[in-house]
Amino acid sequence: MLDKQSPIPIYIQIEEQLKQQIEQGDFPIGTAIPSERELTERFGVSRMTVRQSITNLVNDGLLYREKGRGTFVASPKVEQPLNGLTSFTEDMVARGMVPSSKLIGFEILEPESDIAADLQLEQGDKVYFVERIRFADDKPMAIERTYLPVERFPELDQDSFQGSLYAMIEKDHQLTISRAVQRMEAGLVKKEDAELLQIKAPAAILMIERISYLAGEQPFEVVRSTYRADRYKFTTDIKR
Ligand code: 16G
Repeated sequence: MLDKQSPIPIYIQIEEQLKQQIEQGDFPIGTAIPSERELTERFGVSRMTVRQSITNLVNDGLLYREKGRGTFVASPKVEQPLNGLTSFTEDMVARGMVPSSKLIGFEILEPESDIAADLQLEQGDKVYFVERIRFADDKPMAIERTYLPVERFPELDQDSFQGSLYAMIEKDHQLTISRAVQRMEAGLVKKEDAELLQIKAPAAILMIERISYLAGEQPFEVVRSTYRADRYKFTTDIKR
């Protein structure tokens, strides 16, 4: 099964074979893969080589380790195109998943100067600060911390944020969402966010900031999101 003459290192060949078996469904999601000892015997290589292949697959998010229990097949990452301005609800529904949210914070406050500037607010203007955990099929995917100008959306309360924010803006408020500027960077999860996302620190996250505008170029939201890097993959269609 392995080609020892090949210039491709053995640990990569093993990695590819395991990957193929995962993709074919030989090892279904959530089940344990064979132990290091079994794989060592099967491939006729050292335990260190097998461990290297498994570590790479863990780092790529295809497998996850549980202390004292073994190594399991992870759910495939959600592949999210970055070409359109869509909502979390729309994205999950498009994938046949059931979106839901848990509101963990709701306040009316005077924002920091950078948020105020992004939302083009005047001194003293207030915002709603909304913190939500976003779930897909009951699994936590992201935490979203959203700032919305109170003046633009008067009379919102906690109940306003139970469903889709974009649906509320477009259907209830009859406004047109036109564009957004988005920045993304990698980071390590904070302790409190790790608990909310049900992951163990240290873990990689994707931090995304979005400033979205209504038709007429009025900014209506600043969102700072923390996405699970083990559940998300972003794709862009680029032309030349
Ligand atoms: C997405 C947006 C977020 C927006 C939310 C609305 C990113 C990084 N963020 O999660 O800015 O507020 O959708 O979703 O894509 P909703 O309509 O389901 O509440």
